[in-house]
Amino acid sequence: MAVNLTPQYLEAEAEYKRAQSAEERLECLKRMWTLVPKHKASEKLQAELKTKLSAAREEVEKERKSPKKGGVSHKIPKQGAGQIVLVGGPNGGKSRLLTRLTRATPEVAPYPFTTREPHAGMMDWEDVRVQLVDTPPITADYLEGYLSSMVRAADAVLLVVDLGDDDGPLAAEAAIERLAQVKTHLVGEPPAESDDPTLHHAKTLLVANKLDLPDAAERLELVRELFGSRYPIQALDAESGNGLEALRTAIYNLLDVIRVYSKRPGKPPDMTSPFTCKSGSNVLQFAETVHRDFAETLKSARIWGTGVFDGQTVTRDHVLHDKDVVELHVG
Ligand SMILES: Nc1nc2c(ncn2[C@@H]2O[C@H](COP(=O)(O)OP(=O)(O)OP(=O)(O)O)[C@@H](O)[C@H]2O)c(=O)[nH]1
Ligand SMILES: [Mg+2]
Repeated sequence: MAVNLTPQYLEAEAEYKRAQSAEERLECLKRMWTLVPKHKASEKLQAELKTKLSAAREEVEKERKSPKKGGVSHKIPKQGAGQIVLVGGPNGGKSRLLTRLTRATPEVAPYPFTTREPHAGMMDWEDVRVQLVDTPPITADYLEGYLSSMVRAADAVLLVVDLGDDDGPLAAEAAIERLAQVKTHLVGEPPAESDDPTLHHAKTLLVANKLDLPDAAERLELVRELFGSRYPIQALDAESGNGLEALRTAIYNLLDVIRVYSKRPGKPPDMTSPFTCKSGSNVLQFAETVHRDFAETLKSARIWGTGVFDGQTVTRDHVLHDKDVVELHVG
């Protein structure tokens, strides 16, 4: 018998998978509980939810009773159009890339295991900003406990591969496998649906770095053979910046968003800072991005942009395009 879960339930479940604290997990589970259809076909799911709920409650209680002394949260609040995490084996140039793409200044050094803590920076791309997070290296037997939840919470991943070292491709494979052991799978294109809610697929771009070093071109060929069917690949040399601009665009494109500019009635549009929405978003979804309450109070909208005449009045389900200007009329 099919359980027929509602989109609201699936959304709560997706949020549960991204949750980074016991408290957040508990909140999501509570929502899932209220949203799960209560009938015979969903009995098994209901039982599972009950078990998860009681475990999450215990976890929250435990944390409340013994707050971590001096414990550091590794959760990095999202900023800009999206959050992208840089991962990979040691010494591949993750931190160097962050210094080239943003104004952040993590330590860069010619030896492995330099980075000990995550480090965030904002990358400019045209008129949008994307948040990049540099992280400690991953090897077959070294993975910071928080890293998989950080990957799960991010919008996409850059897997940095060292073309300056014969072990580069192997080190990348080791990082992929280590993350897969904690059910975090780096994939080129996440599947539309997954049967196992505990498993996470993270959209990943492979960044082959240090293209300037001797034998790097041959190693890039090997990387293409080993990984080309799994991930899109961008090769560059972060040290000199060769290939950096193409990488910026590829990073922005990973987010799969469109820019929408808002306009107040009778005023010129604000073309300085666009809102970003998932590609394929409609007017209603844009309104929700601008303001939570707008979705309910939205009366009508006018649009300037693709496939419409200037100032055309459209319905809430009108699908938006990159660079559309939207005037929301709320009551
Ligand atoms: N020749 C060359 N060297 C590079 C390039 N990118 C980074 N490097 C050098 O490689 C070394 C390692 O760079 P990092 O950015 O510290 O590497 P990482 O991946 O952050 O290393 P961990 O923090 O140990 O994981 C440094 O000496 C960088 O200057 C590149 O494109 N070409
Ligand atoms: Mg580093």
